[in-house]
Amino acid sequence: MSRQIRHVLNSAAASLVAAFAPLAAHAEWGNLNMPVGVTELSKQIHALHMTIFWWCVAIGVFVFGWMIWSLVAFRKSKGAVPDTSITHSTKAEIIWTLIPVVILVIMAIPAARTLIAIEDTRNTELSIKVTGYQWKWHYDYLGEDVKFFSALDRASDETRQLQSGRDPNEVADYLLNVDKPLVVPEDTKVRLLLTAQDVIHAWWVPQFGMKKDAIPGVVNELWFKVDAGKTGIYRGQCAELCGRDHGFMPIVVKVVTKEEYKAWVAAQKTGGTNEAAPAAEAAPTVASVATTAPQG
Ligand SMILES: [Cu+2]
Repeated sequence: MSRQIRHVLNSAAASLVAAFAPLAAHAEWGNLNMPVGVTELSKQIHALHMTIFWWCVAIGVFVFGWMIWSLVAFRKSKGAVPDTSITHSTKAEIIWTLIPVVILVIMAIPAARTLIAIEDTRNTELSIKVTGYQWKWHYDYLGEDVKFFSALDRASDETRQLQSGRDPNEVADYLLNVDKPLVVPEDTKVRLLLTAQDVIHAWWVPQFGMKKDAIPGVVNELWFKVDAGKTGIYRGQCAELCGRDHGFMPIVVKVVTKEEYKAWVAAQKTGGTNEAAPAAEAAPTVASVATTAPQG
């Protein structure tokens, strides 16, 4: 898309946003779009999404604009007579087949480029095996001898019980917090090897732009590289209906600096606890795995 057209579309979008600003402030309409995210891939995916979005807007404006103009300009009351010359016109058929084909091919170029980048796990700096369980995650830092379970935090877990008498609004990050988060360094290409022990789960952190199924007997991979300076807590959820407590196996990733990460790994090896998650590791109990038949 030429710079000029993009500029016009951007200013049109800006004025639309301005017109709806009072609404937006109220209902957070800004959240309707996908997040830009904090990783190399998430930004690339967002840019692709916006490019294709503007292509679609331009096509929509053109097609509907032409249609509405035709309906008005050639209405019966103005004495318009239906045209019969372009029915079964080979020339028209070729044109309206070729134009969409060309548009699709043009769209396929950035889409293929992004897809290839998503699958490119070369030069990985850190590999973590992620196993989905009903209903928790297990993280195994390959080559580091650091492994632990990550389950719903106690406050959320107690509050969610029927007749717990607790107000979920008073629990911080209700159902989006875990006892022990995944810890990864910033500015590092991290590869996750995803699998599951019982049914199909899916590991999803929206801010990373990544979601992929964790399937028993299969190892899927995904990678992310959080931008330098974007340390902090990022949350996600299991995104594959995996049984009774599907909604209660959140994902929390703590992104730290490289130095903090080294210190954290060392602390794990000496039996130290992760300050963000003092709770004891939950071993996979037979009961929690066997209570529900697989239905992933
Ligand atoms: Cu799940």
